[in-house]
Amino acid sequence: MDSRPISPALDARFHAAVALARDAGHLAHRMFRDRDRLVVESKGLQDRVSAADRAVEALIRDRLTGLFPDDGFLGEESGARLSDAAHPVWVVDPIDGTDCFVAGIPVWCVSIALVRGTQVELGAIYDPNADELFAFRRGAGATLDGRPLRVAPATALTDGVAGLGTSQRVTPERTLAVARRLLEAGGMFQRNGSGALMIAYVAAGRLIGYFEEHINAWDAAAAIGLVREAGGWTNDFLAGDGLTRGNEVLAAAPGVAAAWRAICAA
Ligand code: LIP
Repeated sequence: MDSRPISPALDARFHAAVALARDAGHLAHRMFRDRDRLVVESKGLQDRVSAADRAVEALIRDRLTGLFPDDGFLGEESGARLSDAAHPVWVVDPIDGTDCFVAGIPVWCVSIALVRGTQVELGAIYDPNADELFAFRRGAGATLDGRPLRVAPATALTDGVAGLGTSQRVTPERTLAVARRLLEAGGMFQRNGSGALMIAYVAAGRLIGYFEEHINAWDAAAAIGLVREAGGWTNDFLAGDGLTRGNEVLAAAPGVAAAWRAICAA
């Protein structure tokens, strides 16, 4: 991570986000190990929330509100308290991969991002199952457990695996078309249920691309910043009203970005 001069205010927020992602992840992991006692509710078709989501988000929200009372907060479970334009907004998914969490599949993470205007300034994603902490500050690089992150050196869609996400928020047609085009091009895909983790894997060079037709800002914001700071390409997710309405997300290693955009075109 190079040492671009960063404002003390953002530096304090970066270190708070990293420590909080780890603390929140440890709380979530304790509840994951005790999930047989977990109350799980349905928010809609294939959209679940558990007492763990709510408890972890409360921990994050209370800590951030106490440290940075003028900042805004947008959480998957507690909604939005947006600040005035002069202050940044914390964008938080307490457990990204909730379906995996409640099913006992260890593929989920805590995602914390700080958004100012249309820029993701910093973020931290912690996967307690693998004990991996991804972090970045805009203009200062991205790290995994403190070591620099770089995207894959792929130059063709056959050079690795891409991630796909989907949900009942969209119809299947476009996602199925992307999967078909990718397979026909000699590529391969996976879906693990956590968009934040799969996009973080693009930043880590484990996946060569990611696409989801609609994803929420709390799922994707931190991971999008990671990809950009790791040398990757993403669409302008926050354009329009991406922060509050979500958007499509595309992310790719630079050597396959043009091919990935073509595969994922509507
Ligand atoms: C999930 C996202 C995933 C998407 C799922 C769900 P959650 O977030 O990470 O990419 O396909 O529908 O939105 O609900 O587990 O926090």
